[in-house]
Amino acid sequence: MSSFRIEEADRPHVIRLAIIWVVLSAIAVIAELLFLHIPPGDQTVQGQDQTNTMLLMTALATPVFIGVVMMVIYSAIYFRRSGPELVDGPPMTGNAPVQVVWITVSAIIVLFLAFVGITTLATNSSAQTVPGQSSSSASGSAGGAGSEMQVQVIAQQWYFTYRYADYGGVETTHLYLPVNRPVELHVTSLDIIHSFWAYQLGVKADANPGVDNVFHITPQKTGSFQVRCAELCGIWHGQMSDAEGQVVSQSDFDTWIAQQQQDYAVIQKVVPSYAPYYFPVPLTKGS
Ligand SMILES: [Cu+2]
Repeated sequence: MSSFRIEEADRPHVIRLAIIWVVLSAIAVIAELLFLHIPPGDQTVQGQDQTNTMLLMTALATPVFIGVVMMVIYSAIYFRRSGPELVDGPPMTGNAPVQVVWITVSAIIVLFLAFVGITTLATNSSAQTVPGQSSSSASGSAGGAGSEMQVQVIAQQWYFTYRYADYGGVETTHLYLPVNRPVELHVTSLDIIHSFWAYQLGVKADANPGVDNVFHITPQKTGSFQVRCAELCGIWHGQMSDAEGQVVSQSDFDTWIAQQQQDYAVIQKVVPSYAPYYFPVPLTKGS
């Protein structure tokens, strides 16, 4: 099995490649872990999970990427043919050590990621849908501090509104969320297909008429976040990108929601009663 041996003349190349690969990979992975900003960030528990998962996969893929590119560049420099080609090279019929290493390393990486994925799915905080725990009836019952707050996201041409089922179904034009309180978002639409994208919250949800699309988030950092529509929905689609939401303290939220209930008390009498979803009202003559 001559293929098991590394030719004497190739040994300096192998050692040099191994050193270059280890050094470059270490520098790149450490730099990624320290400096790379991967969206959506850490404003919600779920967003942080997404960021961590992406960072893990990036860090695992980096040494593979560096190895492949390094081989191409190194070969182009050191194994370049000078002068005209004389004959075909000898046919290559496999290399057992290389194949064993390649298959083993690939299998370990894939199985490790499968393990991470399965354990992540099994934890409640990371899963977007929590079977059996969802209280999607959203009947307007007041939720305690420990329960999930119900917030309905209603898309329409060309803005979002938000209804707080736990606060009498009051409908507002801004999304405020209290920090450290689990939220159950119910995303729906009044007219056509939109997409509710709150990037820093780690939520991108289809907003379809007649559909109640449920997402679970727990904000863990106060501050503003962007809200935009991610589905081309007509001529003023771009208008649906200027909204900004806020994650605030529980006391600030209480003050804000009380103010909203007061401000929208008049409108509240004419908006439809709170429902899991709504259907477009056909336009009739004179309406
Ligand atoms: Cu839209």
